[in-house]
Amino acid sequence: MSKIAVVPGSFDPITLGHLDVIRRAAAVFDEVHVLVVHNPGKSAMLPISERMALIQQSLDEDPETPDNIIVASWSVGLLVDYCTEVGASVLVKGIRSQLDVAYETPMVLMNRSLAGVETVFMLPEPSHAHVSSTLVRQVSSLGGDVSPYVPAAVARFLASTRPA
Ligand code: COD
Repeated sequence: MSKIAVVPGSFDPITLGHLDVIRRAAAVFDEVHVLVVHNPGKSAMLPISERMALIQQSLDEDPETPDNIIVASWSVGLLVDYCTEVGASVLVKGIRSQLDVAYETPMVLMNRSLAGVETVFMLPEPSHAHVSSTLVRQVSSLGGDVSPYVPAAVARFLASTRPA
């Protein structure tokens, strides 16, 4: 039976840290769903459709992207409802520090209790451990160069949206 994993996130926008975790998940599981989810605790910069397009473009532009990755979104109901719908038994979360572990742990236990969905934590390359979508948005809006932290498609998109 094929093992399906879901990598959920706001991806507002996708960063090289996210991409690193997605690639690691795709090397371990048979099928990986990169799931764009609205986080009510954050005010979004990009609409979900734009975030999905940037993820897909970033994957398409890398010739080494495996063909077991699907990009999707989920805006109604629980994250585990999506897992049940597609037959996924595992969530993959990227961990940058102990702060991420503390933030994710209650969700791990709740998702297991709600639907028996397990969570696997994956660490990115240390060079991506300080990267977050929030900081990327901030650096970009203040005129900084975000190209070391995001896929080329995102860097182009952010540059194109900056006022001249
Ligand atoms: N390196 C490695 N991992 C990273 C990096 C990086 N540089 N940056 C972010 N990550 C990880 C994060 O730790 C997280 O695991 C994931 O990537 C996504 O990060 P974000 O910032 O894009 O997304 P968040 O943190 O806003 O998370 C959104 C979720 C949808 C994952 C979250 O809100 C969630 O799980 N919601 C569940 C809703 C639900 O069903 N609730 C009820 C039961 S818990």
